[in-house]
Amino acid sequence: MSSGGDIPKKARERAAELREQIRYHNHRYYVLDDPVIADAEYDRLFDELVALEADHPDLVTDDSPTQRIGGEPLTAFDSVRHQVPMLSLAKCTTVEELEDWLKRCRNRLERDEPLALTCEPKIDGVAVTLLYQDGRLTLAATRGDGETGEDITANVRTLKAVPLSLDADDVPALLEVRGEIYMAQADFQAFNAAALEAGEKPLVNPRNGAAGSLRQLDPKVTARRPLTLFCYGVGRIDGDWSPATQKAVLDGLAGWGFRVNPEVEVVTGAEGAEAYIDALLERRSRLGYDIDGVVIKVDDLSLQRRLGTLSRTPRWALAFKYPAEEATTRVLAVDFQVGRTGAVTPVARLEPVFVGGVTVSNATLHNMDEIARLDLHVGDTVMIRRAGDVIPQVMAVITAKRPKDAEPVSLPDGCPSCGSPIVRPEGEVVARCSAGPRTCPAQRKEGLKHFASRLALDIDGLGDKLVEQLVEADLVREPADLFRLGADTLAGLERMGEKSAANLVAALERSRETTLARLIYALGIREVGTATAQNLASHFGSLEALMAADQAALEAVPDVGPVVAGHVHAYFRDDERRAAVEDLVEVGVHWPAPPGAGGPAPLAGETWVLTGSLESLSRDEAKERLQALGAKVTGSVSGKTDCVVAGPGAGSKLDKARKLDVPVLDEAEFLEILNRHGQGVGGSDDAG
Ligand code: I6G
Repeated sequence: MSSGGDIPKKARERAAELREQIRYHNHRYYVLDDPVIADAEYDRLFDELVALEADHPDLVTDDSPTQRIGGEPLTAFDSVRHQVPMLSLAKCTTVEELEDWLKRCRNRLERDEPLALTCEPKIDGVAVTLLYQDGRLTLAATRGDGETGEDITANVRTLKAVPLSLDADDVPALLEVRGEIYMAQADFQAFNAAALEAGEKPLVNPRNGAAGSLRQLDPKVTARRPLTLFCYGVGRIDGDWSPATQKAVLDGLAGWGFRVNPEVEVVTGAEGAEAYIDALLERRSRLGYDIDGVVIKVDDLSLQRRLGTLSRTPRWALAFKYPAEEATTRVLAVDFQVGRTGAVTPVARLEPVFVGGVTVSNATLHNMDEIARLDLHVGDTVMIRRAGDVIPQVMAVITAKRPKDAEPVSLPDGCPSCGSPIVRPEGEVVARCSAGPRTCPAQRKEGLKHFASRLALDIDGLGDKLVEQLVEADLVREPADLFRLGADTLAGLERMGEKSAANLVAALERSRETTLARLIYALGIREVGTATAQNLASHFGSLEALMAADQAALEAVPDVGPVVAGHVHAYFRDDERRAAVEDLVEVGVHWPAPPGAGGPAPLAGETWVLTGSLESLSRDEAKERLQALGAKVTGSVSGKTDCVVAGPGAGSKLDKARKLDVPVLDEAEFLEILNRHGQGVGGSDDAG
């Protein structure tokens, strides 16, 4: 583009230097997920290059990082014929089908021994091909029908994870890279939150978001969408590069600056692939992006060539599909549920549908604003999503399928449990029953369920149905009443034998001994979760001090702001609630002084990360013990992490800890630290 004849040498050199630095930092940030400079510093470099190019337009090159912003809008996308067809993958959903496929591969290859296989997450995104000629990105296209796709070069150039040029010496003269463009879940949520704030239509899901963003005729729109990609293979190659395995292909691509999924593993045979499939499914909801399965490939490229392809699918690859996390179904009714704090939440009753591996017949609708946003009517067909253990959500209404008699939804005037008026305080999205738990049985029931739950007093055998019976029979009004229940009374309840009654009395006896943090959490104060309860317990050291604290004292607790402090303060200013808490002490609920009360907690100020699985205790238990010792437990490894506990199945967090030189403990070393500080597993009496 530039002849550059009359541009000062200094400006040219500085522009080249800036481009190289910006490319390096883009790669650190967008490809390796490991930035080494602050955003503001990056912005300064970028702004300097923009200014330099504005002063000397001849300096602009088409691979300059400034050229990602998005060019002129197109009127249509051109068609592109793929030089090597973009195949699709054969699919399976059972291990039997996977084993049959491997048997067929081995038979064709006349091999008895298990095959080396690469396994990687199957990203739920949009497949693309990227063509590099002499190291420059010259074309990006969609898959289309596999033979012909659409030219989306202008849009793809705006993705910072896509290198515009490759400057290594060993890049083939023509390199076609295949990948999947997607939107990470957190980026999707942030994008939607901003869209809602601006009164714009949110995206339905990350996949639709990615596809819609790439279909924009104006690349400036695409540039504002948080898209990234993982590269998974190659198409046509002209040049000197002959990797022997699929893994070597991926390593080569990563070496040239492409983003390759860190979850890729080489495994052996059906057993290895099945273990990978199980382990990835377990971590599916923590990956941070949507996947719909695992892609399994014969690793050896010479074996791939011998296996060949069928008309549209390679024989050497297979997609193992996980249960879909989204499905469409019909809304039969909208009911209103009352929670422990009186919040009235609309719930969609659905025609049962299999999604995320279970049959779903209810989905939360959060609040009336959400119903308005979705424009949901009873009778509508909706898209629902159930990911991991998260409560099913209604993502969108398919308005084209709305029947004529569909009914709009409105908030009832009275609480469905006690009939008291429903109020919606100014500025709040949540509607509430205006009565308290003493009047409203639903709040009483939900409060008791919360009190008995696993992270609260963990009362074994006190399930939801039993709580409902106890409240309906007016045997329990306050949590302390639970501890006054005798085996005889319990044995008289429906579906309760003498043995279950005796077991429950024993469980209640055990749960009398707890921790201060658990007790605070169990009270069910608005917006006080386990972490806040832990902070309150560590900070005040005793129930009396917490109950006496004023607003300012509460706001001095780490991570407690004015709103949460206000809820805690209001809770303990209510005489009846104070009496109910004091009653718990009266019936023998007790706890040891928290470690750190009377001296600094041993891990105070430290940030720990747990990854992989532990044998002797669950992650929740490990987290609770670390918090009891004063540590903050976070979900991601950074330069601020003091220690990582890694069990089997630890993945990218462990890699990152090693890269950053963060100390890593195995389970035995971790248990030793817990033991040393009186938080050991089995035997410690203050463990929760
Ligand atoms: O659509 C795909 C996603 C991921 C693929 C694929 C892949 O590998 C991880 N691999 C091939 C060979 C094909 N489609 C055709």
